[in-house]
Amino acid sequence: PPATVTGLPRIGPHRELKRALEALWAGTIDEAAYTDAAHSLRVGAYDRQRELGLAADYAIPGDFSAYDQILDVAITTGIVGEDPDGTDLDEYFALARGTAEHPPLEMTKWFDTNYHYLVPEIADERTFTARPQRLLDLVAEAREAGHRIRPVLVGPVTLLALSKPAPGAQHEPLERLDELVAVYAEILAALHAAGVEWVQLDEPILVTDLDAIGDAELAARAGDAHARLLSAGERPQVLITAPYGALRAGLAALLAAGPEALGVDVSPATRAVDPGWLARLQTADFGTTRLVAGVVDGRSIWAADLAAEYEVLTRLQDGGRDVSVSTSTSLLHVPYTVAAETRLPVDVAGWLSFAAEKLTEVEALAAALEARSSGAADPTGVRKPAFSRSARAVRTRAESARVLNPEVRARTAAIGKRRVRTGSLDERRLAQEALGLPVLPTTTIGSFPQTPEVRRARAALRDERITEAQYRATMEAEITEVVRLQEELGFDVIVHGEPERNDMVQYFAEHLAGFAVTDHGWVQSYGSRCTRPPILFGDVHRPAPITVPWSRFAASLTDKPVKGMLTGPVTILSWSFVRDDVPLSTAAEQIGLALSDEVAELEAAGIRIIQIDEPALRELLPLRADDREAYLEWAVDAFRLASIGVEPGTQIHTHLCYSEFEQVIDAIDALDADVTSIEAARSRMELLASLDPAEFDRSVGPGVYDIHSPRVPSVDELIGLLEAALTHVPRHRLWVNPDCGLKTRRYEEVRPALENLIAARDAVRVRTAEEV
Ligand code: THG
Ligand code: ZN
Repeated sequence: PPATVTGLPRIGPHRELKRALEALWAGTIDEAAYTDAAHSLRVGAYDRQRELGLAADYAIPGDFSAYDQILDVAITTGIVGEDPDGTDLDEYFALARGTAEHPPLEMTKWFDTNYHYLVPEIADERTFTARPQRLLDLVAEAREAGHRIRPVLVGPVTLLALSKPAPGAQHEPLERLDELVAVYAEILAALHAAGVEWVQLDEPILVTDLDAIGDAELAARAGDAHARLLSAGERPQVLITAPYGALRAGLAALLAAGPEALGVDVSPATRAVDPGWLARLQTADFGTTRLVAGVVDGRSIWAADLAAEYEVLTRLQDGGRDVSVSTSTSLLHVPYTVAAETRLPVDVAGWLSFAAEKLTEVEALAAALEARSSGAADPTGVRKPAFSRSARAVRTRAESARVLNPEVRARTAAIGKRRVRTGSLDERRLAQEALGLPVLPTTTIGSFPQTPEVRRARAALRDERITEAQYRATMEAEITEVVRLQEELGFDVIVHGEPERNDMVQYFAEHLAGFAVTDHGWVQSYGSRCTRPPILFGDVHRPAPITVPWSRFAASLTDKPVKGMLTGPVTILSWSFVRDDVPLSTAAEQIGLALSDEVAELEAAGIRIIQIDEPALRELLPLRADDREAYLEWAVDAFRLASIGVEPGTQIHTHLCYSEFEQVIDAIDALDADVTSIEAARSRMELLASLDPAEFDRSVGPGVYDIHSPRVPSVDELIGLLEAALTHVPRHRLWVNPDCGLKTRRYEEVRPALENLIAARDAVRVRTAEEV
């Protein structure tokens, strides 16, 4: 049977697209040079797929995007942008990145992945229009290089569901589905006229419980919309995909619409979350629709168990269904190839499949299934090397002493379920008076600007060009400066500035047993920005103190309290590739326990304020409402496990970066931290209104300085924000801080901003003292 993948990484094996984009924006290359780079990446990916025989039946996915696939299709359908062709790059990047006059489109998480998309804003008076030129250009470029591609578009239902009304607009985007479907029909007609045989429409929204509408209603509207689209005149064949989870009502609705092919996520992970999913597929009436079975997980990095997936495919095939083999999602979420990694432990490397390896898996499964259909005695024998590698990976991983650590298992088994701190909130407040903090205590969220010297020293240590001792001396010099600066400015709680860390999750992963880190495993986060997610492969423990020496050194420099800085278990998990052989809750518990060791040691070293960041708490929230309660329970438990051991006099802080707290506010309360800092500057403290004092009686540090912008806020502006905060949070519970770490800013901006922050705090202290 045929094989295809539903999308590929696009940033480039060596981040060529990132480099070209950033050079274009910086003006160091021109548009022609950028276009050349993007062209080579596209054609290279097409060549590779054709070599593997993945070009035959469905053509090759034409899924390139210069910045974001949602922005692309919003332009292609005329939802945003003025260029009638929809191909103007300056306008495109202006929408993505903003200009002096216009802010960029808002950015938010793409389903439960670590990719971020741009949110289109739809004005009532906007007329949608078909602008197929970008797609026609892609098709022509591919044809010239000898390839047939299948243009990939985010589907109309998902596009509207993820858009928001422009300021002042009366209409919810989904009300305009009919109008948008007519535009998609025009685009399909133009592609058909250009000789395109297949088009892919991605409709992941159908695997979610879109809270405003509900599963059944959304499915009905989607089925209706696609039925209309598919019956509207001449068009290519259509492959609709539903990645990131199992379909419920959406399955019957999409099948009733009758696309030529339906791509579903039947990865082992999705089958585990929804055990009835496979049976629903087996009993569904596919009619003439081909089932494109995404058995190879597009977002995990584990080598597939090919024998098991072959088995699943045969079950789907029995009953006469026309089954093709694919990935569960686009491979956008995994790095290019394991072959580039030379420093991974060899056994771990053998357990992994990145994009290149997954292409081979898809091909091997399709070849075996084909052999089965033609009556071969040993169908999997036709791809013996692939099936053998897979079997070896599955076996050695299951047996590995690196994966299962009996000591860790014994410890977690012994800790029990009670995760309650000693002392009520009030008792703790009293005990923490010993910290001697003034009213409106003032601190930063942890990191200070990363200077070139600091970056150079980290790189030099990595390449062994300097000794550990030289490295430590450079870091200690930096910490000394940062502590002096905070004392001079008038901060009450001092941080060490985190010069030893680049990415916080990468840093903790490097110091915890059970994680591996890659050299080239970059994955696009948004636009040109990437992260290198660590790989969690085994039971986690902390072989040695991680942050304690740095915090202890900082404490030796000042009489003020120093705040220890840790990243929480949910965030470490959320920004890593996770295991598929234990539940996330087990991994979270192990990380929580490892962090509790660090917390205990910080406390023993005299660090009486410890911040455990959980910016990603909201990020892992399941797409289906049914699954959310269980998630929040283990997420909160893991945080509490990390923080539970401290004495009442030790103050636990947490920090949450991204707004949208409403859905998780009870969970934030349940973390039982003494102080919570949150991002609030952009919303002018409005989100504090959701922190009802009857339900959230904790100290709060709403960020008053938006660190995402290079702008230095004035003293008056900061006073205004603090006064606004005081209308929601009583004076004795209010902390003063920037809204996030200062790592990405420069001292030229940070110093004056922090001076203004302190001046504003002093003014508000004086004003409110008169009031008392
Ligand atoms: N760390 C990790 N994951 C994350 C974030 C993080 N996921 C969510 C969110 N934050 C994503 N935001 C960003 C912001 C900036 C960058 C990446 C993701 C970034 N990356 C550098 C780049 O692409 O040039 C590379 C950074 C590096 O060298 O490690 O700037 O904070 N894990
Ligand atoms: Zn933050």
